[in-house]
Amino acid sequence: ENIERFISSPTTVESFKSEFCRQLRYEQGVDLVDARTEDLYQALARTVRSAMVDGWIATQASHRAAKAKTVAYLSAEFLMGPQLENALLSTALTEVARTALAELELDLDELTAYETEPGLGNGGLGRLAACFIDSLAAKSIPAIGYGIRYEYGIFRQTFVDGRQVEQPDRWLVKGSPWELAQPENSVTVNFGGHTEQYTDETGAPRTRWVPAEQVLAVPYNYMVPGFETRNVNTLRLWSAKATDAFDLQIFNSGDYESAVRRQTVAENISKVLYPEDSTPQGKELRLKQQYFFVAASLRDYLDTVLRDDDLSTLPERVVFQLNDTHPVIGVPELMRILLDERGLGWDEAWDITRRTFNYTCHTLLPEALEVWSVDLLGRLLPRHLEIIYRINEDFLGLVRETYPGDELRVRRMSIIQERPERAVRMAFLATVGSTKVNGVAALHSQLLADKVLDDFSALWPEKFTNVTNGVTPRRFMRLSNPGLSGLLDEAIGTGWTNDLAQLAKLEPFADDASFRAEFRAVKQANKERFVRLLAQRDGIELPADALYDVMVKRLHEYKRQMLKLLHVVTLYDRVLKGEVKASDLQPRVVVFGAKAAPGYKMAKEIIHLINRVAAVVNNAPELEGRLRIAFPANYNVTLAERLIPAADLSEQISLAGKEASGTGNMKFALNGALTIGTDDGANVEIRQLVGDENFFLFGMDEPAVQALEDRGYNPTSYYEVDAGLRGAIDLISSGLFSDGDRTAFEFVISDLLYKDRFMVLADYRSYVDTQDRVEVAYRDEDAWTRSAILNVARTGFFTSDRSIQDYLDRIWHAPAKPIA
Ligand code: 26W
Repeated sequence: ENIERFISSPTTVESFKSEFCRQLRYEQGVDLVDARTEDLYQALARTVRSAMVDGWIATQASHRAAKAKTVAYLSAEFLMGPQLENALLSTALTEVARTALAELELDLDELTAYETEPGLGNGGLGRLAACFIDSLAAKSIPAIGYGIRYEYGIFRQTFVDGRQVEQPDRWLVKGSPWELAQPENSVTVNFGGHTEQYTDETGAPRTRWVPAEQVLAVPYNYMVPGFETRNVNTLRLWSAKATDAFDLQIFNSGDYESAVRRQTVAENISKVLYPEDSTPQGKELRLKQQYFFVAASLRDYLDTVLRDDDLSTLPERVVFQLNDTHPVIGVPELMRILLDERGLGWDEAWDITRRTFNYTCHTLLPEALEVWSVDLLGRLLPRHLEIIYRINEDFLGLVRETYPGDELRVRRMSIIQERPERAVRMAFLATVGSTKVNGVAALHSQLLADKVLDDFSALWPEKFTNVTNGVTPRRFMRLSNPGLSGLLDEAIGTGWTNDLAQLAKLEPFADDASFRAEFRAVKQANKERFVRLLAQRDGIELPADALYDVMVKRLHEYKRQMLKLLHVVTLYDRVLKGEVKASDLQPRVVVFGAKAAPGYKMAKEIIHLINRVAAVVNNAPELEGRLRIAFPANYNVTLAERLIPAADLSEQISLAGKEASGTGNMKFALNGALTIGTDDGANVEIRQLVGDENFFLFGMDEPAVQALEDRGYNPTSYYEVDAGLRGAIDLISSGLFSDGDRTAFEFVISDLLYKDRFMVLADYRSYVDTQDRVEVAYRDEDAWTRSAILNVARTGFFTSDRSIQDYLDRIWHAPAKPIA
């Protein structure tokens, strides 16, 4: 009855050692003396995994018994980062593991460093999902993350002659020790075919979908342990597999090739993460991915969690949170289940559906809003298209009723766009199909309601809300910055790790000279650690004694890596022209980390330019080594965890109104970097909290950007009047960075001079002047450190625990259920 009598979880040094050795021998099949690092890592990871299983099983049983309301976070991306350290932290087994391994003459840190992270996300949105499931677990909220187990994650970036070259990310070749496959819980997902009308037993007219294709969705479970709670939640990622039924038919007819082809087509669905992160390409496979994981997830929740319960109570049992529009096809899918499978009437089905979904928007760029052609959608999901049409019909009926005679508004608000082709606007479908719509920072939510979805917020003002993003302090402080964490523990106690508001207690320490010295020593040690890592990882040699100026994020024109580069070139140009003596330069290391979407030409050209400028600047004798650019390839979560704690200056320089929130900005501030930034995204809130004196604000604000756009923006005029800007651009055009080739970077430079959609040139002067102030400020060690400490003390707001509390209070209303 109670199997705990026969087994026990490895929570003591002895039992940990024993389970580790058992794993090594009976699961890896090697002896300790022959074990390679890979074997040791696998055995260790599985040992730690087994320590989470009891809590995981107990959590599921308890939530099922209590019929607890569950948060189901639907996300096409979960950028989890390395798992081992986090699992050890959450199970409080770090020291047990360290000792157990040491007794076997093994080193925990070496095995931790060996781990390769699963890169199942592009950037901010995917990492946010990972922070959110961490916080949901920490707060003992019944929650499940649903997504896709991509066989290949975000590509591995390499540089060849300074240009980005993508390599496949084969993260699964050695198997993942963190997952538990459950093929017995696979579900079928349908595609294609047609719909039919028929009359049921009661004589009522009904519709059914007769699909043409089936794919099996196989669940892989990942345990999501919560910090200082026994609760362990689930992340369920779906993998596509061909169904036997289809294969066999063809196989028996002797057509092996087409049987195999069918299998390949089916399994392609979860093959690879789309590396596009702002311009949806309207690709069929992408829509298939979206429907695949959403259909599997809804089916899974309804069948395995709700089982036979009455679906009319669905909104009290689950809330489906849509992470951007990627899972929005779930809205018509739930309607289809309720109407066609459960026989509910339209009004009741719609009421349940609308009350079950909520939508988070992560962008403002019009080109990033997903739109699916009616043609493609109708071919892949004919029943869903019918349902979407009906949703739209009813919705436009409401619009006409509310605004009689306003046909222009009806056309603007239609879920179906007519030009340039008939297509479904997924953000509109999400808004109509949800109870709440939220943006991800105060400014973003405001612009969302006032600009992108203005007609909708006029119709339903109470539907719109804000939840400012946050980041998990477990991973991005406690684990990544042990030096700072130790200092905080001593100064204010350990409670901050899951109650980050306690950082406020640090405030008085900003005025304590000996604390400042310790704080500075931690920052210096973090720089040294990062320098060692880069030497080893990339063969990049850097001085540790410099201002670390860091810009890491996806490469996008709106984020303006070009602005940062123009600053660097300006510093070089000043020295070349003799305006500044190299010996007067503040030693500075500028670190870039950025992947470009493979099809994004401008982004790739900018990467090339950064690398070419780096090659010259880093070897320029005139600079005496005082200005260095480091651009390590393949920026990822693992590197972020080492780099962010070493940073002095955080670059958050997007054009105002374009960055929805940013989350890197929060990680830097929490680790004691000062921000140079525009009034954009969550920078606005960071600055309000840390105070103007502790933040380097520059550039136009959003209304100024709008005004300039309205007057007509002419970038060349800035080039003409600003000698510094001219100097930098001319230096690039001179061929100095391209072996004398004056046209090498024409694509980038002519765009800047004649288009410059994101107004780099307009903000250049303000940016460079502010950087000059940074340089002066950094020289005053005491004042700088004081500001850095105040950044830590005043940014506790940006924990994802607070974001989750906001979602709970404003949107989810799901109570915590800590298990005994
Ligand atoms: C190709 C379709 C597509 C479009 C947009 C894929 C992925 C996206 C994401 C929305 C890109 C993304 O990561 N957005 C970022 O989300 C973060 C978390 O809310 C914000 O902090 C960033 O500002 C936002 O750019």
